[in-house]
Amino acid sequence: MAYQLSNLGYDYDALEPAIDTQTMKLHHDVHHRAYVDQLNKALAHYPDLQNKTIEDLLMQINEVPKEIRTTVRNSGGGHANHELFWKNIGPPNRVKPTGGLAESIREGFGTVDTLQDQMTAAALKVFGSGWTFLAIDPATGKLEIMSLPNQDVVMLYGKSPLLACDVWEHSYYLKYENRRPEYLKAFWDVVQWEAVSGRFDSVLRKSLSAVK
Ligand code: MN3
Repeated sequence: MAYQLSNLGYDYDALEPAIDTQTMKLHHDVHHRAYVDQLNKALAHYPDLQNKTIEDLLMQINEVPKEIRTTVRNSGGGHANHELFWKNIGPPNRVKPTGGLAESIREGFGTVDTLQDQMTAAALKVFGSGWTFLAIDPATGKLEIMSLPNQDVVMLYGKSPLLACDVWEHSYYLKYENRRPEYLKAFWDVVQWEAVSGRFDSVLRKSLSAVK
């Protein structure tokens, strides 16, 4: 079973005006699809590797044959990062972080605004193409802001991703041109904290059951 491009779960224009329709179409249907296609092409002769979850495939990257390892890291990472990205943005709502996530944000950053400010500052510093993440260390439950180049995933560093912000130019250039700060400001309008809170809970649940 080859890897699949998921549907957005909302319309291309659902994030207007923060993220424009044309960018959503290109970004999902062309850019993300290309990662999925390249990944499946690389794995065509390795059926065993096609049955893993994308997270397991990336966490076990050193077991991937050398001749396709870089492609799997880049295309598989692109697939995993975008799957997360589409789920943690959506039509604007007023939902704030809840439950354990809200508590951890208080402990680690004080307020949600401070977290957003620090993540924005990190995203502004990304040089070239890359991502900024809110990640969690599953062992300690501690939150961390991480910027990574290209399509690297936080799993490569022993962390689990909670929220991903795409800082590749293709995610904002059509509407915002070189004005990355404006894109980042708009990004926060479409973040789905409900999804991020749910992801926080599920990471901790899994790490608890792994300890047992
Ligand atoms: Mn992208």
